[in-house]
Amino acid sequence: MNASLPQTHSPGALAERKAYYDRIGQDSMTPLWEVLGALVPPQPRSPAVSHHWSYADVRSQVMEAGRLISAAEAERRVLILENPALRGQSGITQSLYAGLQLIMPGEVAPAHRHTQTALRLVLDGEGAYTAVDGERTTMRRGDFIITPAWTWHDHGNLGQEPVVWLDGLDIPIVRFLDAGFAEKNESEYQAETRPEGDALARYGSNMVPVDFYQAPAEPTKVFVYPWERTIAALKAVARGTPDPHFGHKQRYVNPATGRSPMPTMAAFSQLLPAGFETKPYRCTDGTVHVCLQGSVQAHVEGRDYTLHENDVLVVPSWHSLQLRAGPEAVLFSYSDRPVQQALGLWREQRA
Ligand code: GTQ
Repeated sequence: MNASLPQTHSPGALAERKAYYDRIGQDSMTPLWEVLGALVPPQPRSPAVSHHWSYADVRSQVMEAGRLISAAEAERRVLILENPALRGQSGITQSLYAGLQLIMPGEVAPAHRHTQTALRLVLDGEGAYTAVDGERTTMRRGDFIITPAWTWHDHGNLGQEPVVWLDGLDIPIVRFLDAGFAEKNESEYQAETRPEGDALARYGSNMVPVDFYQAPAEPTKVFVYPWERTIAALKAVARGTPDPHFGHKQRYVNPATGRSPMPTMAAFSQLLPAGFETKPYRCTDGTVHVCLQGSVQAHVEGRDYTLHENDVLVVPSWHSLQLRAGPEAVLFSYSDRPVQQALGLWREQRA
């Protein structure tokens, strides 16, 4: 030990350090030892908090946007769901974005493309479509639809009622990497180059075109996962024994690779039998949950929430989650798990 170094926190020693920090600050340097604990925490300490958005409570606010601005003027008429502890950052977690998008009858959200990947979960209303890469798909409640990075997409509403869906995007990830590009199409709509249902028939029917090969990181060609198929599969799976931590939980895959449909976001569908209670579970991927059917009590690190249909719950990284179904419940969820897994960072813990 060097006896000449000040080992105490005497006011003189601290003042000398502070003056030193000010001097090195002039050269854009700062001492690691003051921040090491925060930089390299023993376990994740997300600045995000758990939070619940009741659809019944916010629906009228979403509809009000329909009176204040058109889809054409807004480009996308969306209310961003901001984590209360991350206001101003357009994030529901540090890595994920969520928003409620509204499209009124007769409107078009014009064609554009960007390097951010989007997922949609259709919540409310009928008659809208989204077009991705030349193919339109009718949006029905519970449908999970993907807009892969850099694909042209526009949305329209040919029906009689407002349509609302949840947007999940990897906007904060792309922003963090400073890798965002976007462009607008010259025309509002993209040309339809394939009939509705083409991608699902071609890539989502336990077969792929004979000469098709996909690299592991490429996004799925199946861009719609219809609710009808999801619920039929979950009901059939639910004839078996539920997992203590998950109930009956399936992850969506790109059928050509078995991997996540998107390189940056994973998506899940989960059925909890009536009255079923999961054991506490935590994982490093902060997750956005949406209740599609029934109702669920969620217990997150000492906070309790009740989710009804179309409600959104965000559970930050490494927060313990316990769910209890009222009547039989179905939850959709998405997270950044594929990113964490690709980097060897993902962890989970089952209590
Ligand atoms: O539908 O293309 O919520 O570009 C945010 C950015 C939706 C979209 C959002 C977007 C979109």
